[in-house]
Amino acid sequence: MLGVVIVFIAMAGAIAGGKPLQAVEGKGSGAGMAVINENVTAQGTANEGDPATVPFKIIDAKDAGYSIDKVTKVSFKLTWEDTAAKGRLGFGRWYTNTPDELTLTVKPPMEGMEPNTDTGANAQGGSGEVTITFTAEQGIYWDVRELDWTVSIDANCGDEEPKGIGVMPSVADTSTDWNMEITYSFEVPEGSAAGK
Ligand SMILES: [Ca+2]
Ligand SMILES: [Ca+2]
Repeated sequence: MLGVVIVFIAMAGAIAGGKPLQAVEGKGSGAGMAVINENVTAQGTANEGDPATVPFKIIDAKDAGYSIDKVTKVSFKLTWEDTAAKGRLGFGRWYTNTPDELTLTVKPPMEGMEPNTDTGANAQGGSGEVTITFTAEQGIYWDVRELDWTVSIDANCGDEEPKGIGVMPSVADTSTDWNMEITYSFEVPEGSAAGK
């Protein structure tokens, strides 16, 4: 089964009730500019067959004294760890937890840019990772201060299966806890980063 978690990421301006803006692309030489990297994190649980919505926002770096109208890269790193197998159950049979498969889809707000999606599975009993990155072409800046990014996570969880031969029931695995780190890069005039 598939479970869907929808994550809305909004810049602070959208939370304040501002009218959504179109992304603005400007040209810059990069000369005299310094790159700043900021990140925010989110956590949640993807449940099979139980869609959920998780809102959060990227911290507006203007709080730190910057304008972030010159974004050049945004990266979404999704990680998770499958729950431990229950081990030995009744009947003396050992179980292993087969891997969970998560699909990350990100719809960017920039005009003309298509959603990107990728799927990954954790190693058995271990962790999994999927990363999607949007990078502006050379000399292009994105003004995404008041625009919404839409992130969805689909979970297809592998159940716990008995080891060995013979017919034994599997144990359902229906969820996965996940973490996400969103990193965005933007440029500021050199010197304005001093004191950070
Ligand atoms: Ca599993
Ligand atoms: Ca799981």
